[in-house]
Amino acid sequence: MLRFLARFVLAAMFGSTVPLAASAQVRLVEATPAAQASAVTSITLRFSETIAPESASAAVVMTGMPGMSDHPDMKMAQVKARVGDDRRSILLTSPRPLPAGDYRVDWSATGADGQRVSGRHVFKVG
Ligand SMILES: [Cu+2]
Repeated sequence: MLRFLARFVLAAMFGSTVPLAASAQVRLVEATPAAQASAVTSITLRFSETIAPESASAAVVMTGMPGMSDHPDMKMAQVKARVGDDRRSILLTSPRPLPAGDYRVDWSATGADGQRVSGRHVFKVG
């Protein structure tokens, strides 16, 4: 009886943290290229959990070019994004290698908890 009671008390104390941990929001766990690269034609964003394909999006924005001090954000329209077959990643592909410069990937995805999360990944080509 005492053991049962102890278990009950523990469940009451910590039970609420279990659903919270299970529904932790989706996060980016890995991205390639990581920081600096050359001849980039593909970018991969890998997430901590399965994402809903219909809600996932990602776009590549060029934020800087060598020798240009005031580069405006320039969306790389030729880069196409799709959710990976594992449904835990977003793959971006460019028909041509990205020119030398600074890039930012803006992504947005919804995990199992239904919460939409967005973030950024930056890298340099050159
Ligand atoms: Cu540019």
